[in-house]
Amino acid sequence: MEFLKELGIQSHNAGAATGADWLPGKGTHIRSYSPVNGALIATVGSTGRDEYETVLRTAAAAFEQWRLVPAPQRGEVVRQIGEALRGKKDALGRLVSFEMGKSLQEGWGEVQEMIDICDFAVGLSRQLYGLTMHSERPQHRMYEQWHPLGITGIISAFNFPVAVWSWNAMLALVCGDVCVWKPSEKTPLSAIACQRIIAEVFTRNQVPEGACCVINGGREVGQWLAEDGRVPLVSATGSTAMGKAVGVTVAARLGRCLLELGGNNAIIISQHADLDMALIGSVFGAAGTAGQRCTTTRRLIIHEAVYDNFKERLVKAYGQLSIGDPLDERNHVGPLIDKAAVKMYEEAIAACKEQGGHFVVEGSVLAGAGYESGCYVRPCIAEVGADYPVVQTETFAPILYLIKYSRLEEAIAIQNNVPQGLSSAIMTTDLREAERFLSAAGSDCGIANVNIGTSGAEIGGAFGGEKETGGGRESGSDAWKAYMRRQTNTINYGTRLPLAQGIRFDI
Ligand code: UN1
Repeated sequence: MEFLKELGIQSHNAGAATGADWLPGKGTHIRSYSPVNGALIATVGSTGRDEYETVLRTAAAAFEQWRLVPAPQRGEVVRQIGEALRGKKDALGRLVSFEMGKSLQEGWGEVQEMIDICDFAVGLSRQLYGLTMHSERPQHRMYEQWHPLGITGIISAFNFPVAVWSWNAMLALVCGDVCVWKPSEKTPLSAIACQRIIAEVFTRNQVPEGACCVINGGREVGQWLAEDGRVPLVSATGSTAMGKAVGVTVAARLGRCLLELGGNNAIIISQHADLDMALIGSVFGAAGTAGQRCTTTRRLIIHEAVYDNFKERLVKAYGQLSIGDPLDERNHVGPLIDKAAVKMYEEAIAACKEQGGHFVVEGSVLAGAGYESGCYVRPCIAEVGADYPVVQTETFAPILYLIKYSRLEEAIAIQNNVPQGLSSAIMTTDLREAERFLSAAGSDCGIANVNIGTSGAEIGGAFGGEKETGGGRESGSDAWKAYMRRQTNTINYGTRLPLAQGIRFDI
C-alpha cells in the first residue's frame, strides 16, 4: 500500500483541518473499511462541536483576507493545485479506487476530473464577468459586478469522493470564497489526502489558514453546516432524502443551496441507433462504477423493432463482464461501497420480481475467493413496466431495467415520467429524432445527450438536473455564479439627480 504512505495516510488520522493545521477530531472515530477486501484501512477522528466552531471562526477570518486577493492571483494558487494533483494522480486514484471500490481507470479518471476543473477555474479567474447596461438617465452608468460570497459549505457523497469536492472548491476559491468540506463518512481518507495535497500549495503561497477546511463526521456534522447562518452557500451531493433535509434547513434561514441529488437516467435506443455504440454506452453506463454514479444508466427504453436483438447483445456483453478487485485492471466492475448497499441491491431485486419484473440476467451476491468483503454483486438486467415503483426509484446498484416502446413520443414520455431529472440520452442516427429529443418537448433532464451514454459528463458543461435532482448546477459553464453575490451599481457623474421612471420630486 505504497500509495497510503505517499498521501500521508496513517493508521489513525486527525479529524478536522483548517489548511495545514489539524485538529484531533474529538468525536467518535470513523473506521474506513475498503469494500475491495473488507480490510480496515485506517481510522479518522470525527469533528467535535467545539472543533467545528474553531474551523468556522478560522474560515471566516480567512475569508476577510482571501476575498481581497485579486482573482487571477487566486487562480494562480488553483493552477498550482492542479499541478500538485498531476503529481499525485497515480496515488490518489489508487486510494479512491481502494477506499470507494471503483475501477482503477475510474479512480484515475476522477483525479483527472479534478485536474480539469483546476484548469477551468484558472481561466475563469480572469473571466468573472459582469454586464454593463445603458442607463435611462443622462450622465449615468450602470454595471454589475460579482463579489465573493463567503464560506461555501460542501457536503459530498462517497461515490465521487474527491472530484465533486473539487468542482465546488476550485470554483469557490477563484471566486474569493473559502470552503468547509464535509466528505462522506464512508470515504474520509480520500478527503484527508486531498487536504494534505492542497495544504502544501497553500503554505507555499501563504494562503490564509482556513481557506479550505475539512470536517469529518456523519449526518449531524452536515446538519451543523446546513443550520449555520455563517455559511451563505451549502452545496450538497447525495440522495434526494438527504437533499430534502439540507434544502429545508438552509431555506429556513434563507441561505443558498446547490443540490445535486438522485438520478434515474435512461437511454432511448431507437430503431435507427448504431447498436454497437449503443451497447458500449449502455453497459458502461449501467455497470460502470458498479451502478453507483448519480448519472448511472438505470433504464433502457428500446424500440420494439430492435428490442430482442439488443437484449440478446446486452445479455452476451454482461456475460463477459469480469467482477473483482477494482485495482486489477482486468476487472470491469468492483464492489458496492458496503454491505448496506448490497442489502439495498437485494431488496430492489426482490421488489422488482414481486412487481412483475422478469430478469434476463440474474443478480446475485458473489462469494468465495476474492469476494470476501461481501460487497461484490453481479450486474443484472430485468424487463419491467415503466411505472413499477422500483423503476421509479433510484437504487445505487447495477440493476438495469428494460422497457419497450413503439413511438418516439411514447419513449420520451417514459423517459420523463420519473421523479428525478438528471441525465438522459438517445441513441439514434436520425437527425429528426435527435432534435426532437433535445427540443422543449423532449427530455426534461439537466443533461441530454445524443449517441453518448448518460454518465461521464465533461467538466466544461454545467452539471446537475431538475425535479428531485435538486436544480443545482456545478462545474462548468456559468455555474460559478452560484458562488458569488451579484451587485448592481448605478453611478451618476452629472450635476443633477434625475429619478428613474421619470418621477418628479421637487423640493
Ligand atoms: C456523480 O455521480 O455524483 O458525469 C457525479 C459523470 C461524472 C460525475 C458524476 N463526471 O458521470
